[in-house]
Amino acid sequence: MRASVQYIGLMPLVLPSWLGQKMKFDDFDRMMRRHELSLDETVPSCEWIVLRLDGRGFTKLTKEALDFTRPFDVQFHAAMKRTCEHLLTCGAKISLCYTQSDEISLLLKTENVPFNGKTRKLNSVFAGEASGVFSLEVGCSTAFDCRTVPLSQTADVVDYFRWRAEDANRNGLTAFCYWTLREAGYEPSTADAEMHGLSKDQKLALLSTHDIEFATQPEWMRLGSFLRWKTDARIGVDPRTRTEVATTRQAFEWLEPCPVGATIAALVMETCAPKT
Ligand SMILES: Nc1nc2c(ncn2[C@@H]2O[C@H](COP(=O)(O)OP(=O)(O)O)[C@@H](O)[C@H]2O)c(=O)[nH]1
Ligand SMILES: [Mg+2]
Repeated sequence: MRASVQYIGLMPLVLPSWLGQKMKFDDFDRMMRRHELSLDETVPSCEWIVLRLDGRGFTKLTKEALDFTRPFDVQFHAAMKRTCEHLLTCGAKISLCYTQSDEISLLLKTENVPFNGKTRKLNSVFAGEASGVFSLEVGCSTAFDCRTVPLSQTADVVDYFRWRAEDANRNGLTAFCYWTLREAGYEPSTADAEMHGLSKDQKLALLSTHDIEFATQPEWMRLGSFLRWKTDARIGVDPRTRTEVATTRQAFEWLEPCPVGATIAALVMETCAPKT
């Protein structure tokens, strides 16, 4: 490999082979990798991290490319749930998973974070895995983004999941109001105007006037859904002795009823407690 080196300020600039002197490939490789590594970050020293994935442009997607029922669609949520289950089998030890609307949160203990904690790998691999599976589920090309959220301690993890659940509840109520008005004949702008500045109670009252009780809508629409691994006891057969043996199997567990408020706190405390 031929390369010449020039200096701009203190930064050595490697010019490619066609501009002059010889350079060993290993040196050239090391030099080029510095550009890549300049944006490399690893997760900071904290107890927990959350990977939050979010569908890209799903407002348009669910309206145009895929004609899903609004505001909530059973098939859409089923595809999100199968995407969550896939993410739990991607090689990282996920302690807890939560999904609402087009987003997924994955909780990991920092010591279980794969890829030596490199955030670019975490964000890109998990976004890629989710995009691939969800696309197959719905039958068209879709994309998710992913961000890494460091959380110092268990109390932050409690706050995190309560925050996402509150977001689900608020957005769910607003979406129900908006689409109820649209179905009643309101144009988009007048539906928005009608809801502008309404409190939670006023939105609930608006729905009641259209004979809709928000509290009786399916939990996943109002609260989202939590997923975790559970260990099932089962009886297996030892192939060497052909005798029955007690064994265990890991299985998915969608939590029903869905934890809310204080039960989210209890769930997180149990999840985050040191295992003996
Ligand atoms: N029709 C339908 N749309 C949904 C459902 N769940 C989520 N969405 C859509 O997904 C969007 C998620 O919001 P957000 O991430 O802020 O929008 P984005 O930036 O366009 O992906 C919502 O605005 C809905 O339009 C569903 O069950 N049915
Ligand atoms: Mg989105």
